[in-house]
Amino acid sequence: MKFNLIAFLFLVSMISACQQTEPVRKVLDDRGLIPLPAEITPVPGNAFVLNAKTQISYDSEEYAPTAALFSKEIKALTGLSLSFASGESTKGNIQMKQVADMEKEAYEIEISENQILLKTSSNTGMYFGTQTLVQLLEHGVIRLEDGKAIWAIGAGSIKDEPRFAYRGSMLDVARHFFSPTEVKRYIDYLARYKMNVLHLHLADDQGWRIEIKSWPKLTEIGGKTEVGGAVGGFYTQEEYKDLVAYAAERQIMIIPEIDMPGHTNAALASYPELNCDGKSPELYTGTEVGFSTLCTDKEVVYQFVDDVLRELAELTPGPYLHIGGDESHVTAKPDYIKFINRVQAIVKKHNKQMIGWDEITLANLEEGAIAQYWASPENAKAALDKKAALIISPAKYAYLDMKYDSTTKLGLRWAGLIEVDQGYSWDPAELEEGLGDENILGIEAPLWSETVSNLEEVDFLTFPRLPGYAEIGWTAKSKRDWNSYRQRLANEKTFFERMGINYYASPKVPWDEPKPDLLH
Ligand code: TNX
Repeated sequence: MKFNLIAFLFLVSMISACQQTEPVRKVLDDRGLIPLPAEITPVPGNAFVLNAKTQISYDSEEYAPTAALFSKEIKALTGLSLSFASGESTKGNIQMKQVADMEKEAYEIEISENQILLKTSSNTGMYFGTQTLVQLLEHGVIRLEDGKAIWAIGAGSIKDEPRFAYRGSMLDVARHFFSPTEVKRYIDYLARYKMNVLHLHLADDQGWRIEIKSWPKLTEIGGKTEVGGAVGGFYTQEEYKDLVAYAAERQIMIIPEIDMPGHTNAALASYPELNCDGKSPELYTGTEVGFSTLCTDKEVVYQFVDDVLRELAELTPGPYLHIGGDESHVTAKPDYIKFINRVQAIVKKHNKQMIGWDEITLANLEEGAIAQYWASPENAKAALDKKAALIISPAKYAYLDMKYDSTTKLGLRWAGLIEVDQGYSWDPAELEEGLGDENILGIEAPLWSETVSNLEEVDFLTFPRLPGYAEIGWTAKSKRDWNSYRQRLANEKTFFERMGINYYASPKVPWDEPKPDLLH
């Protein structure tokens, strides 16, 4: 370590002495890379050094939006404004190149002193490749004594693709409402780590957050408030479409959830006819669960569900609608089963696949239905028996709203305390018997918002755990290792600070130890 530090200082002084025109000898390494790529191959040689003349070029128009976003991100990180245009690369440039025979999410990067070559078959893979390059730049920078920086990426190559197709996080905007600007920032967090799903929990007892044109009181009344009684809020359909588009540019799909038949007090308060007794309850601002239910015997309830899911389907380019289905403690079991079966048919009618929390495995799941495992081994088994794919969100490992330790002020602790190492050190395929990569769609880390009401609080529970879930979803199990991960996570502090993220400085992460040196 000490030797490396001396070597580093020597190199920095040499660079200064050479007035930065000399090549920087540096090879590729995994410093700060999260999720860890499948293959990193250092090649002896000089680094690619970014400068104001570096251009981004692409040989397929498909890549133009990603080139623009990449340039923007480089500007935010380095201050350099790189131009981007279609065409072939010349020396010193970053070239995006389309190739056949690669998986949609896969990418390859070749880095040499003279060029960076990014190869993918699709814009999705290209976006992920650019995120890797942003991380390499962020963690490869050489800061000089005069305050200048050399943005260098070591020579070598990367080949990468994800383990699971679904790598997500859920934001509960129902218990506390989060503005479109706040949601966009959450999307940026996911994008950094190549996560590709944002599940929005859009309706619960405490609030209805999405405009439904055919049932306008849902937001007029049901959107008014939130936990604690402060003013709530909702997204107009225009705002929601804008979020969907913002996410899509970053290769993220938004999955809307309307939780039912339980968790529906906001809807019940808005429309009396959805209640069995025809009377609306008061709006609810507490944090209990399991006390509300739609009246599963009434036809108007199915008309309501049909209208809501039709409008949501129209707003959703992706294949999924999430119908909740959890903790319906006051719905009789036969009523619950009948309800989920009917809702499943409605989802299908609108050409979408149904996702529900693991309780939906009580119903007659059809092909294509997906269960989101959060707590129950019996339900996981039922999902496997019924050949439903699973999204893995074990509360005791992956719930972002659990406290880190007994002193954490925010968060809940019903599923246990989740320190950063516990959040990382588990595997989706090993949780229950019969689970294997073949029946797992992917993983998701939900952030329930009973105890968080603003972005600072969201940050605290999300960071630094979120990158760990991204790595579990992306990186092969054989390549995952807590000791390597905690080092890379410590390096990522640079990003948290650059973004002003209010992260939890977990004692499990060596934030301030000298980092392993990069120079070979
Ligand atoms: C359980 S997990 C819930 C939510 C709560 C959460 C708090 C699940 C499907 N339901 O209603 O917000 O616990 O951790």
